[in-house]
Amino acid sequence: MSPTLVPAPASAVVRDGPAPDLAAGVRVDADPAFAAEGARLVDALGSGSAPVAIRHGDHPEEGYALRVEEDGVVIEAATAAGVFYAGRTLIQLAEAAGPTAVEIRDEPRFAYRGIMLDVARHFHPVETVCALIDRASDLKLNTLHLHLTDDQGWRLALSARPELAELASGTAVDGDPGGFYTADDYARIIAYAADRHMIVVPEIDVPGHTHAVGLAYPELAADPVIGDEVREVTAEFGGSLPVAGEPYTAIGVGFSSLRADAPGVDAFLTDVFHELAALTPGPYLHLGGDEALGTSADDYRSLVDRAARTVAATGKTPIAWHEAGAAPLPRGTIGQYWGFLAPTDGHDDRARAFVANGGRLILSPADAIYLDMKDSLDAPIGLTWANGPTSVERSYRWDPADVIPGIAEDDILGVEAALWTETVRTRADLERLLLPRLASAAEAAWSPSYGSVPARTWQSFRERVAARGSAWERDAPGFGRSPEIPWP
Ligand code: TNX
Repeated sequence: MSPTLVPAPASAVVRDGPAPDLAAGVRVDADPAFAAEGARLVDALGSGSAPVAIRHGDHPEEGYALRVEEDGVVIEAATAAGVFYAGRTLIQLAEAAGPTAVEIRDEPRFAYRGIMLDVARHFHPVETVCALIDRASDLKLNTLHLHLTDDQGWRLALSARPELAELASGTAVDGDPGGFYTADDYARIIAYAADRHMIVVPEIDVPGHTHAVGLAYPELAADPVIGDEVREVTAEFGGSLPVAGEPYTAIGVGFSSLRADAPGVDAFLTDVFHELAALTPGPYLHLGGDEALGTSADDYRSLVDRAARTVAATGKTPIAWHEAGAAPLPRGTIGQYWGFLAPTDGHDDRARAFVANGGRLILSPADAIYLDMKDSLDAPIGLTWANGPTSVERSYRWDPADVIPGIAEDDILGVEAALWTETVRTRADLERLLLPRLASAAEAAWSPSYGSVPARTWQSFRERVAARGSAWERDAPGFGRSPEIPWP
């Protein structure tokens, strides 16, 4: 029998013996290096009589050992992150009916475990982002990727380029209110994430998805290139076609581009990425590179090359969506694959180019972990372009090592779920699409490979996710109560 934990741990052995009553609260004795994690555990479980010892031990970077025995709980880890993850596990055990004696040894399969939030199509305030950080870190994710700019708005104030927030952040999809983060807001998000052992990866999307840049700097933006796709999307979802110099509030993609020959474009890239690097303690900056359908192939290669070199010059490692594999990139640039579980249209070729260039891949297969896809046809919000609705089951039944032929385990940096927000206005909307499918992404990122152990099966996952229901009722009341899960 395995305990009802999400994500499933690397190994867990349930023992027959009795266990202390964790619901009655804990008394923590922590190695001084882990005092803050000890205090966090008392906060979460309440102060009481069940003894918990937190010790330093030789374990992988984010790994831990956790023993629940009759006379108490022992946690061992090498890092504060490891203790934090042991704590997430202990909290889930305490919430389960009748905790039993158990011995867990756990460590993540992949180093990068992310959730992307698009704050450009709809802006989401700091409080909502912090709530997302809580849900993601509960599931042992360690990266928040913020998609900060798109055709509909620019969402980060930069002192070198104040016009961006002033002139290009006022609206959102459907003409909803826009918004932007001040440097202080952005610092609050980073600090809140860091406290939960998550880094922030900011994305400034170039050369496409830049219509809003033209509201501040018309000379940098090419005229919209309106192809069949934009017309079809506008016909289906409403709104107007893009017009240069006017805010864009519909949901077409691929019509906008920076102008490769604009004299100011390199100064723009330099100002933006250098200030972004100064505001961001984490090791990565994401430069987008996706869906630049209105950019000629030559201009695309030139602009991606210049953007990626600018990012590398800041000392950060560039990340780009997989299309950028067609451009020259600094060695070691990370690629983010958003194609399907069964790659089409050469998307896998673009992804393999990153590995050939000494980089690794983040996997975000759209028909599995694009959480903005509807989970069923009658879902009130969400899109369907990625092979129709994505059921919870489909979000779960796949393995990162099986997606791109020729890509080995070591070529994969990690896994990231993405939540684009064309249809996501409120925190409740966000929760509706986020959970339970974020848990599928968390297992792909943290747990042993799909099907390799009894816990990594759809049948086991359904039951373990069901046990999260009451915590989510409390913490994320908008969450998606999918009929695929046997909620209690
Ligand atoms: C594709 S895949 C996008 C976004 C959209 C999303 C909607 C990728 C890198 N870009 O621009 O918001 O689909 O699902």
